[in-house]
Amino acid sequence: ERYYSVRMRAAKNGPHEHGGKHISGGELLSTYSDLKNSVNALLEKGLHHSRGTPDFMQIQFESIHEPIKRIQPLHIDTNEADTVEKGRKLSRLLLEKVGIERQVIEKAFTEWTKYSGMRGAILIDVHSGKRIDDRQEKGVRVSRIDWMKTNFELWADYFHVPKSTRIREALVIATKVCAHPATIAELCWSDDPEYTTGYVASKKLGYQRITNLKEYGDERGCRIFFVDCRKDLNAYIHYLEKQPVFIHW
Ligand code: PML
Repeated sequence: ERYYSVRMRAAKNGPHEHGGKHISGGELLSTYSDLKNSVNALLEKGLHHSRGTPDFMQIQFESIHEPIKRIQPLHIDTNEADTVEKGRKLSRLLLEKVGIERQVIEKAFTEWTKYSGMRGAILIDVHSGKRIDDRQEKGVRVSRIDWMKTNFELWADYFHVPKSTRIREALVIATKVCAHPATIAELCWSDDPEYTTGYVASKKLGYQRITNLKEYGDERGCRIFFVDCRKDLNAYIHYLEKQPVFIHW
């Protein structure tokens, strides 16, 4: 069956490329007969967001010609941290555990505010600690991804995970990103001011949720991929943006 990649981005005070504030984004895979529902789901997602009411939205679909890869979701754990300080400390520890040098981690933690408010992720080279993608304020958007809701809910029941769309979407991104051998780890917390849980993910660690990775009310989010890809950055970015992936448990 032919699938379509459906994508949404919403902004306030004009489109992103004219300096508008990023409100929300969304990605999914749809069959032709389900396109109407899919577009509507992304419309709903973009219309109601605690970052504000958008005055710009773009929803587009395109057919996918590449075969879709099926990947098992990462293993999930939830780590309770009672303060942001403890949450951030744990995230640093986990990044060290996968072999990232302390100075590279510290550099990311001092510079992340420069990269917040973007619609995509930033790529940091694990050797130099420098940002290596050339996407400026746009970042790299992980695209062509989905996890069927029914399958996600079976999984969520089994692992006693809340059945939230947010967790489903974050896990889909982390699983696709960490399935690539050039990814050493991902560090993420939300740009939703009302959501303070974030995560560190890697193939080895799985998806390590951490409560309290940022202060409530803070609109600055973070999505960093620590990568080791001196070989072929373009192929890596192409994988993130173009390789269709279904998560399936
Ligand atoms: C987002 O806002 O989409 C990022 C959420 C990351 C954490 C989701 C979770 O595991 O609770």
